[in-house]
Amino acid sequence: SPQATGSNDTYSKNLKTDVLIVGAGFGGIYLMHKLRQLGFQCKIYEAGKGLGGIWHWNCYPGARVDTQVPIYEYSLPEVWKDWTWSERYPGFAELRKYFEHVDQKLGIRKDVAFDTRVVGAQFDKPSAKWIVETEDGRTAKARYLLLATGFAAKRHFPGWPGLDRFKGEIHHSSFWPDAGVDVKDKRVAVIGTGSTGVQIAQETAKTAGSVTVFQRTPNLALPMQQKPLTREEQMDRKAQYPEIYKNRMTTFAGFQYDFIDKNTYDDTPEAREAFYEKCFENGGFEFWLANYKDLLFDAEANRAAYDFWAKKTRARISDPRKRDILAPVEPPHAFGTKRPSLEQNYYEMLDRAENDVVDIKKTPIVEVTETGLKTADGKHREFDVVALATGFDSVTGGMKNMGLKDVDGVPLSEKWKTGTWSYLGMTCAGFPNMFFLYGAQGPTAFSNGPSCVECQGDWIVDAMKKLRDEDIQYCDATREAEEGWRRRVTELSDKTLFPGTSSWYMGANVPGKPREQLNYAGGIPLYEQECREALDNGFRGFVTA
Ligand code: N01
Repeated sequence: SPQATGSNDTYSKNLKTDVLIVGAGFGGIYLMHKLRQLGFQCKIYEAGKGLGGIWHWNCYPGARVDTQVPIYEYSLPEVWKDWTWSERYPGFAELRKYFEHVDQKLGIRKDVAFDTRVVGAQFDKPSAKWIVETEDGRTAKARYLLLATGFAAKRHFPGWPGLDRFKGEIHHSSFWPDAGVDVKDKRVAVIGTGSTGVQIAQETAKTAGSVTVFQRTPNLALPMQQKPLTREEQMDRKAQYPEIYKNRMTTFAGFQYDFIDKNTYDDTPEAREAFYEKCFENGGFEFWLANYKDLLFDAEANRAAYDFWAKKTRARISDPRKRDILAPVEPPHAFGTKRPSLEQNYYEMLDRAENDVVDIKKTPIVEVTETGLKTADGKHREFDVVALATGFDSVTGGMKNMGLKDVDGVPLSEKWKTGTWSYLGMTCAGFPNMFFLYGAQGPTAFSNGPSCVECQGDWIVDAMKKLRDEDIQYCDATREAEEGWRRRVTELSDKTLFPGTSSWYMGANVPGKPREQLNYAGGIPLYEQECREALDNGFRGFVTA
């Protein structure tokens, strides 16, 4: 990865700044840029060695974004006007280059302290400042603390015995060695079939001797329909970008498309089939996020979509055993209530004789040995490389893991032990002058990342400007407002099919984690409206002084 080049005062042992931002991915960079324009002095603490957040960390084989460009980028004209991509869904290397381009345009790096992990932070009432501590003993004092740590900042390692015993190469997807791992002609195991597992499996299979996927839950993956892009076609389209970005914020998930204004059974079976075909053909998330509007609300409608998906997918797998594991006739869960991956020949690849899929719902992994993996049916399979694509303590894990304490010294990890409380998915009672984005109880995992951070980032920046204009030193959400927001998040989710599925959206992927909806399920436009109302009504739900 690019080496750290932040300027020296940013690394000061006793840093003083108006605003301390944690995280230099899409969110942190956006906040810094917008706040600088208003004259706020900002610094970023970043645990990694480079810009880009998840794209700094993610360099596993096949890592690429599942949202097409130009939807998956900043709406800032100074950034997009002379930037073009080589593919519709770019890979991590190109995304890293994009962040270098962003840095050239916005000059971010000079105010970032890289290799700087936050391990403690508490608001000091007398000075009305946040005091933030880093792992290597530095301290920062800031009027505002902004957390842009993403939803995947804490890895999830299942506790199989023997994980440290394996003699071959074993890596979690987000700790993949930057130099890569040689898989040529090797026996590769991929554990986990989320977006990451699917990408690792299909990419490593291009050179590996064999790939064996250990699947607990089938990924109801959709065709990516990847396509190369030329500079000319993108430059020709630039005049439409302002409109594209404006429209992006009017859709549920911050995409270029939205659910159609029709229910599944409004159409005849023929028309429905033709519509499903078109969504599949267009590729990407259209079969999910541009489907009938009752897809995520009505079990019967959802079943129709699942049956179409299963029919299309089963037709691609000739081996009957693999077919039933990968695309069972009975749905493993309602379609779209877990994140579908975008695949490129995933099913054809696993159908090949040298590759395999093991159903670890039936026969769980019980042990990692020196040479491979043992499952509950007593079988032992040998491997040279094991990829742990087992995901994250998503959404809340990162913020709970950085030593944050409220004004009375109660850790956030305590406050969120039995459930999550925030106000507007951007603030927490007892944590004055602290804002976060792309985290708990915001549109986070139900939206395109850049759309979500721009929506929340604009609100945070407007709130801070208002605080400054009105000479307010202290702004803290009330407990009542938090309770109300939690009820709102739950009520929106309860109307959908999401609660019926065990997913990381619901906190259900990590043993012992409270099961609750972690994301705001009302869509970006409604979310934006609710947050605006709080601001326009004199910081409704906050105590200010
Ligand atoms: O993680 P995941 P991820 N035993 O949690 C399995 C974003 N992202 O890294 O489904 C056995 O989705 C688990 O099984 P199950 C994107 O938003 C984006 O893939 O819980 N298996 C699951 O199959 C994504 O959703 C992009 O039954 C165990 C897998 O591990 C999010 O990041 C690319 C297990 C974890 O899947 C997270 O994706 C990559 C156990 N004990 C990621 N524990 C792009 O945009 C877990 N599993 C392309």
